[in-house]
Amino acid sequence: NLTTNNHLRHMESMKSLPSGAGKIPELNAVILGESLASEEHDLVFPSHDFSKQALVTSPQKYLEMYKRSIEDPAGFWSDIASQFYWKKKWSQQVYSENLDVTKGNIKIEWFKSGITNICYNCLDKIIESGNGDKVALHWEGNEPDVDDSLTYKQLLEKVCQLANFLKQNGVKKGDTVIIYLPMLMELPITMLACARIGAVHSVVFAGYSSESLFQRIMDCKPKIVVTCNAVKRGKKVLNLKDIVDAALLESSQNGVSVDSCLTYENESAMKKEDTKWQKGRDIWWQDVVPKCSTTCDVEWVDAEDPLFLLYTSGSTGKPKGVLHTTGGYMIYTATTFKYAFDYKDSDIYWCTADCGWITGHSYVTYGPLLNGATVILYEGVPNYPDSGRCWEIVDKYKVTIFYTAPTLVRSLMRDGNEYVTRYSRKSLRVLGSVGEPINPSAWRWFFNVVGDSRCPISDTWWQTETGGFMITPLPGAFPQKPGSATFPFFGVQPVIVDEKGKEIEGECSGYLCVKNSWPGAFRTLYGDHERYETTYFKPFPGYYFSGDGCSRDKNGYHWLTGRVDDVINVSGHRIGTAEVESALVSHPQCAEAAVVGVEHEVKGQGIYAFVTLVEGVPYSEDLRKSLVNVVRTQIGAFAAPDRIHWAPSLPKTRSGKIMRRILRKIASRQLDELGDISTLADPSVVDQLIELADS
Ligand code: 6R9
Repeated sequence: NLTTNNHLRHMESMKSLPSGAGKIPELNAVILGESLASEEHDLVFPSHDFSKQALVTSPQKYLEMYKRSIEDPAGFWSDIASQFYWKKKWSQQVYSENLDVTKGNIKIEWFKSGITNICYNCLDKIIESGNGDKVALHWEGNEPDVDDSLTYKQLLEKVCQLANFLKQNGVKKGDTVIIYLPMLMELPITMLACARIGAVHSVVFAGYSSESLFQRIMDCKPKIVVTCNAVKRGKKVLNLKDIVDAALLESSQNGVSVDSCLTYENESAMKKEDTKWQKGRDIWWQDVVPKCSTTCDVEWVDAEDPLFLLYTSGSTGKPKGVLHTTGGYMIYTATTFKYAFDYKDSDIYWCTADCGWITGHSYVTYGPLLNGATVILYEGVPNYPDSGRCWEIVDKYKVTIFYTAPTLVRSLMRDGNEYVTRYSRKSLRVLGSVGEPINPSAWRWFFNVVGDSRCPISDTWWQTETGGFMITPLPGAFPQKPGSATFPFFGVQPVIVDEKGKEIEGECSGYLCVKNSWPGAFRTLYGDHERYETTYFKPFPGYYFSGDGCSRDKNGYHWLTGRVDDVINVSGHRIGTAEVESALVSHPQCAEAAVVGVEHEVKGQGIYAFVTLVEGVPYSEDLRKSLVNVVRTQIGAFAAPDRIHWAPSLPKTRSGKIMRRILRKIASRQLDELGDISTLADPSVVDQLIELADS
């Protein structure tokens, strides 16, 4: 797969780079053909044919563009922004920022005083350019023979109808709408309808429990909740309306009552008549929305007006409402999508993420539609009816760009190659990965088996907070290393710092931070700007701190090593250990809990919980089940602990702090690496825990 010709061609192009390009230190190494040559076995080169047609054809082209984006961010980004529709152009200053806590409040603004609308740019603008009859969304149902599609024109009509309904029901610019929907077309439709009228959407992943939904309702006090009665995922039917009902009941008892609950009848999963109903509050989507007008004027908003809120886990129990604004987010998601997937008008794009996560916001809905792409939405699970479903879908729609998560790659890899090779997959040209580091063996399987060694893999590192890709390969531009997210996107300056916050140059590892702002950066945590500053800007003054560890090799490639805070990454989903702990201790028989992440073959990380019971309560299998269950109902099934470890007591320092370092070692059975335990208040606790490890 690593053809020598390609290699030589790349080496040649690297040597002819302009001398000034070498000024950016972390990229120096790409230019040093010799050092790359000595490591050829680690490198995967794009084919000549691919590079020739790519948007960025060579390392020097990438470096030229990158260099300009860093040296002249205002010029670089305003050239791009000018390709979008603005009712009124932004003022002279393209951006302003203060990322240094010692210099006052953290503040980021891009294209301030520019007036635009992201829904207009996603739909009306595409239609005006003559692409109104192009398919915007292909929807594939849970059952293989159920599907639907909408062209850009049809999508706009649906969005306008809902936007009109929302307006008639009192939703105004700046109001919040909570969306609790599975992967139906109504999910992006609702997001876009909110954006059209300047309302702020907050999508809650439809796998979250009623308790989690309740918390989010309390925090952002939505005018309306949009949901559906039920959904089928594989063979299971999930009754979503019941979950919403419970959350709405609890929030009204706590002083936040939501006037309306717009409910889509998802007929294939549940009939109207089987759905529980609260008269006066609940409204069937199908009864009201289709009656609304199919045109709706756009609410023009400032580039810095909020677009959406998305809750994510942090190191404390309370989820953080990450707030993104309109203009910068629009420019950033559109541009990252285009370059990181080498997007062409003829592409058919499928991202397996749910719109309940940031990936579904930026790279199912906004980024692709802003580019006028045809997007696949899939309602079901990847292994239903069997593990070949993804490739069946790829062949059915002739998918050219397939973007997914390492956990899915690993689970399909485990199920065997026959499920893959049974399908042609010859339409595929670019693959993508997101959510956690992709281990080199999964990378190689994805590359060799799924992509027939033909498709570059964009391993995109980014976060809910960053809005879009930060470190990512650009297909065709430079060689890849399996497992490395490679180099920064245009305008992004990643730095690796040591414990003291000092930048480290060259080959190194440490904490991953970002210098300066980029258009897609989040602007605050909803209602808690102080937490925003404390969590992200105080740890290393002057930088945005990502919470991830990272190393950089001698060629300048970046290797993400995972979270360095108390956040666990399970199947690409961020889960705060504190959230799981507070769910566990809410169980009447649980006195104390400490949760750590352990390596998991498919999920990346699994949840391992040490639990101390209330005095006198005996351990039992039933109790274990009921503890796991309490996490399911408080957070959601995806956060259920894989393992409960009975702990008569927990290892604590004399000041009472739980020593998680030791718990991690016990959980992963690295018992000879416990390190110094002499600072524990009672070191014998450790022996007790080890004894109980396999009981
Ligand atoms: C987009 C998304 C963010 C955290 C992030 C990091 C991990 C995501 C990654 C990756 C290594 C990649 N992460 N992509 N780690 N390589 N390509 O997943 O957002 O849910 O906020 O999670 O996910 O640890 O800090 P989010």
